[in-house]
Amino acid sequence: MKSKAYLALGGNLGDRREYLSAAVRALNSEPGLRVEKISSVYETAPVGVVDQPNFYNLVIEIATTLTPHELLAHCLAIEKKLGRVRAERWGPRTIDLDVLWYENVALEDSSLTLPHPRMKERAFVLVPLAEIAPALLLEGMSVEQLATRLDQSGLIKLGPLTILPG
Ligand code: GSY
Repeated sequence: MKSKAYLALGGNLGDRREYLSAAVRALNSEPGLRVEKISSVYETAPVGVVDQPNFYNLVIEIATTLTPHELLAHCLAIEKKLGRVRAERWGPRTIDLDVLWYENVALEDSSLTLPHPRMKERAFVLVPLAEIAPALLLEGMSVEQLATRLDQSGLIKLGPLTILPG
């Protein structure tokens, strides 16, 4: 059975657009996963450790037969393949893939919490998510409503992602 899920992608080292493009290609090449929608790319001011380069962020909708933990494992494998070194927890990275939301699943364990516990506070997640899933409900409020309550001054919309052949 196919389930819908949303993932957030972002990075702030190297060719940021190309890392996003390579990550989307790698996700789509998994037999149990299809990328259905891709938001615009946003350049975003860093949250957490502020003394680091701006990020490029986007959000995608997928249809998948993977379980949430299989999906997480696939995301971590792609991060590794694309050269992410987990050095500093909130520090710079080539690519970060976060599972935000998975249809009909709420869970919390040592490796994964769904829906993502900080997604409602992050403009770099909610603004792109509102483009592709404005009516999605998080604790009774739509993503569109939640996004308008956040400070969006650190975000610049750059336009669609071009997926270059890999
Ligand atoms: O949680 C994802 C990594 N990350 C980001 C990010 O993707 N975008 C912005 N703007 N700030 C961030 N801080 C962290 S950590």
